[in-house]
Amino acid sequence: MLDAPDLSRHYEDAGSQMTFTEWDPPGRGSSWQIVRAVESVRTPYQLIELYETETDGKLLVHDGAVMLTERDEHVYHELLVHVPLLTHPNPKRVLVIGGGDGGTLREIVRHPSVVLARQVEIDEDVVRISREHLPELAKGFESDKVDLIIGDGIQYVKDAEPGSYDVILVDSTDPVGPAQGLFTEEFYRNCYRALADDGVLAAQTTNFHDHLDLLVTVVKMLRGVFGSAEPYNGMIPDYPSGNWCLTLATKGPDPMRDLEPDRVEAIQPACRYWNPRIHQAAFAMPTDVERALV
Ligand code: AG3
Repeated sequence: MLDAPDLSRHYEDAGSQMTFTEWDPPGRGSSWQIVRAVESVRTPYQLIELYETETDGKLLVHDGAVMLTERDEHVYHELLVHVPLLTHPNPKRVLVIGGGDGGTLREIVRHPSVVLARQVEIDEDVVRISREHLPELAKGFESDKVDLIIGDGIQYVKDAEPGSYDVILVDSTDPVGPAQGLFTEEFYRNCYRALADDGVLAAQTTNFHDHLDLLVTVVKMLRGVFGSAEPYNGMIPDYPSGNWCLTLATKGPDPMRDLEPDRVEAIQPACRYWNPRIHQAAFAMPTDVERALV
């Protein structure tokens, strides 16, 4: 697990220029020049901040960690959704844990096979802020395939009917505070049980530059539960180090299999990052990471 961030260092006013910095690791920061603070609310779960930046549109922050910018969110959301959904032979029922901004739903409902995109988000203020200020993300809520539940995703998965989903996506914050329970073997076992045959899970799993031990621990845990799990990587300038890893765990389907052309054609025209080359290449890991994962 990661140490809780020191929030006092996250927001600075250097003369007339306001800056937001995420410090991760503690000695290195990623900064944005801020035009104005749009929202700052302490919910029962976290401190949520929304800023208008000079360069990247709005910037959403939870407990000091960047969740997205309007400019770059498509990379993370396309990777989190299209890699697992196109790995699965026929995804109909998709469960999202977290992801209250709506970006993940927006990508899921573009898949013609999907009949249900159920989202369980613990913090209703994330949904509210997105609806009020992030229209490109909140449009994910508009589809009639969507069922939004405000509640505890960990408990929800525990109580889910066995075999009731084809794909589970974990669109969480880092393993600090309430999200810690989403990086545990018990949670993954419950996901495995809730998934049908051929089921696939994808989760955000930090980055290999700064959190290799954590990434390796999570991938190995998922291998223990699913039999097969591999990290994949995206170039996401918003997040610390600029690269971010997700991990795909599968009950059977191989992400490297040939993708069906009609399914690719149904989603690719609207994609800005994902394509069949990226789908495969994202799984290539640096040598150090490959060695650590053996
Ligand atoms: N989910 C968070 C990704 C992890 C970011 N970590 C960080 N900045 N330290 C993003 C939610 C978007 N739906």
